[in-house]
Amino acid sequence: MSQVKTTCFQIMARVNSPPEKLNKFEKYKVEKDGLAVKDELEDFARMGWESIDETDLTQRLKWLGIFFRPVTPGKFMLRLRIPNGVLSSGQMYVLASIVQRYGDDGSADITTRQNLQLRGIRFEDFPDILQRLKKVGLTSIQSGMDNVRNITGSPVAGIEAGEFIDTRLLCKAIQNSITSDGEGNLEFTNLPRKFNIAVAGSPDNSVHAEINDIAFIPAFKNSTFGFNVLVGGFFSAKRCESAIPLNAWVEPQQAVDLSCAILRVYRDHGLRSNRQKARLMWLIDEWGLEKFRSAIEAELGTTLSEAAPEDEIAWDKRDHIGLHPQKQAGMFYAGLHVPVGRLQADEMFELARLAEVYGSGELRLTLEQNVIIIDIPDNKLAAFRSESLLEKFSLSPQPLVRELVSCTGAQFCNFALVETKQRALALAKKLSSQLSVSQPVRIHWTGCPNSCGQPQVADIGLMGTKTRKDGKTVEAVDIYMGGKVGKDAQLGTRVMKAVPCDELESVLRNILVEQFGAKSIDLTTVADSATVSVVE
Ligand code: SRM
Ligand code: SF4
Repeated sequence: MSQVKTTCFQIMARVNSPPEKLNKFEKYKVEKDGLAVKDELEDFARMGWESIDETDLTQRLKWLGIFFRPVTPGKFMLRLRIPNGVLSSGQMYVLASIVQRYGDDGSADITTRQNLQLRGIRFEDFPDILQRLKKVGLTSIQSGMDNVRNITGSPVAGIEAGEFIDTRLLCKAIQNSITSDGEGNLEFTNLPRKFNIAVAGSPDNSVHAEINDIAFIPAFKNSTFGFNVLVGGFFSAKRCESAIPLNAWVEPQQAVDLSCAILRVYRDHGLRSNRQKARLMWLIDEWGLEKFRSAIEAELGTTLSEAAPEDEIAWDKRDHIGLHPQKQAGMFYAGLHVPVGRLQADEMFELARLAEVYGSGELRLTLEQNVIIIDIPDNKLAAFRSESLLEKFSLSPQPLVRELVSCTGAQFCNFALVETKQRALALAKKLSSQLSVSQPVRIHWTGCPNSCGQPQVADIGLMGTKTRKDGKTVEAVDIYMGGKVGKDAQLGTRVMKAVPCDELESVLRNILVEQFGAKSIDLTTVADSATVSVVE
């Protein structure tokens, strides 16, 4: 423990101008680094979670990926790190068996960062669970609070004909650097705030580069492949920004060093007094891009090459659902639609089995909360198609369900203003039964303004809020529209405010008819429109 404290103080000493007034999160991080709980986990497990110091329980344990859930006390959530969303069937079997132990309480969610969160876990089991994860090469370290989140990459890396680079090794290398190969790295455990990194490898920007604090975008310079670098993208309740060009181009082998250099600049200079103004973009605003870029150069000890004039993002974003040929001749990948990303233990076992029986045993997770099984030879496709799991996890879901994404919402998240996952699914199914839509519509739900469900990148984004109706406070949503993904990505904006959830069916029906060409299945006109306030 003394080692943890020393390193923590060394890091704090490097902060050039310490803020006059640290916010309460900064204070507890100075008192004891979040990672310190790693050495205390066995003792905590023996004591029982009720006896753990409150800050350790509700905050510092998130440095190990362990989340106390105030909505379900005693049933913990474990957020993993799955760089580039790549999982082996062996890893999936272990995760399934962890979740299975908790019966009806156990489940897993695929997240909007191509990752998994396990639910319903009893605290006393964590020491054993973390050991089991380590044995199969998985970690949950530094996955919550003021740490770098799961590194996202192309879900079809290494198997897609049009890709420029297989992002898997790079995502893993960035994670290994930041976490000391999954053991925990005190160099990066006291950032001013959370931090997101994405690596795009294909022309379709499948990682939503624009909403990350650092994004690497394929770009050629004098015929050499590398990345243009974007910085500062983020969503928060107060402010949402697209990432901006750093005016820098790096070769793939420089991406890890550049990521670490940016993180060091952010760690040492990021704003720490007001937590609402602590994300990277606020520092870029305060300094200006030139000063920020120079600080990175100083940290790297070298000058950055200017950005390539053009990047290679040229395609619309795809959802990877269905059967698709791989670049390996005769091989296919199967994108299975997992409704709102929720998995039960038996389904996880089945996914692992299908990956072994039909593919090479490798699975991929997507940012749309779905699963891909890769390396299926064409002569196994017919048998694969007849597997019963595909009745639940379809290869061809209905257009209004196909691209549905939802954050956790009120079932487990204490920030939530509305229930999301069940409602999202029920409504999408209901609208599918009423309307015929020729194109998938990207519908994203998020339970509060933190925007974990990324409503700003959706065709139709729904953000939980509360409103007054008939003298009562009721669940409602703000509606976002116009999010464009892939080439020329741009964030959607709020078009309607506080639509009560019980009016949402008719409001969405009208939007789908008027703006997405949906037709009533029974050919009667869509009549009833709800009263809503429109944001100018
Ligand atoms: Fe998030 C906090 C869930 C992606 C912005 N997010 C939370 C917490 C930890 C709050 C809490 O303690 O309950 C949620 C955990 C609920 C639970 O039990 O699951 C939570 N966030 C999620 C996930 C699971 C949503 C999902 O269903 O997929 C996603 C996990 C990703 C991962 O694997 O690490 C998730 N969160 C995001 C994203 C999307 C992204 O990264 O592309 C964002 C917006 C992008 C960004 O961060 O710039 C996001 N989450 C937030 C914020 C607002 C951050 C800010 O700067 O203000 C919070 C609140 C906070 O950090 O104070 C938050
Ligand atoms: Fe929770 Fe809000 Fe994030 Fe949804 S958007 S998971 S409700 S913090």
